[in-house]
Amino acid sequence: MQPEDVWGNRWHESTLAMAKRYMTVACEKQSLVCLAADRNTMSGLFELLEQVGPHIAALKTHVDLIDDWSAEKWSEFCVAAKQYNLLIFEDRKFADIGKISRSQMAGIYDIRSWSNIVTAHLISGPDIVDGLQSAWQDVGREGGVLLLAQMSSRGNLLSVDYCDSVVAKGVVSAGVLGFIGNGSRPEELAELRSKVGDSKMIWTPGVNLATGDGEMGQRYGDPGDAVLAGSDCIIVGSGIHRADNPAAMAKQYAEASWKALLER
Ligand code: S5P
Repeated sequence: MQPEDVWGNRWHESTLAMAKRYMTVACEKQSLVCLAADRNTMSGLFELLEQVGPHIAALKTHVDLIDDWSAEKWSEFCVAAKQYNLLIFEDRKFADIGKISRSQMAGIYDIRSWSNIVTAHLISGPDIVDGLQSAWQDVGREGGVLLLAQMSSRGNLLSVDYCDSVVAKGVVSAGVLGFIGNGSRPEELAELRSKVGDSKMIWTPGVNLATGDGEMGQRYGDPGDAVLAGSDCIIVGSGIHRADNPAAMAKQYAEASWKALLER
């Protein structure tokens, strides 16, 4: 199946190269799953990648939570990840002014050199997107920024007005891949989709086949419902990495997401 047939307006209206790359990978792998690879050892990460690599379109990392991180091991890990035909997404949630965010893309972790996607809050204003895009340009690479428009955790401070401002600024920003939306509340998500329109992606955490409350205020909704409500990528962590059989589970999430996309 050709991505333009599967994605329709999202394909035609997306201008960022990274958006088309994601949509192409999702079709090749028939999966809208981004694995939140929240393991805190390098061996744990390698093991998880080997198990679920074939079933996911993107791999989300928190590079700063790994106990035995080293630059050498990390670059080996990124090479291994790329062999599975997936995008690498560092969920750094940048929030500082543009020039500092640009510098934070370098530093010890050198996120600009291996990430395809990063997250950012827009609390400091729209220049953060230019800062992050400049960092990728500094090393001759391209990437896409996901702005946090909603969050999945209870009691978060991203009000409807704040979300509307993020969307208004984000949809007109060339370097923005799309938005993080709340996958645990399909009705809020559908509203977000109507505000965003077709030109940007919505990626959603807070998704699990077992819906309800998670640890420390996390909330979960159903993956198929999230896609039907307008999510383009389901971000799944513990639903996969804590399962007895992560590979079988990842396959199940992939099938649910792909089926919902075709239905949508
Ligand atoms: O609002 C949010 C935004 C993000 S990016 N809520 C989230 O949970 N996340 C991330 O998604 C979080 O950092 C974690 O890596 C993942 C959810 O993991 P799970 O184990 O709850 O599925």
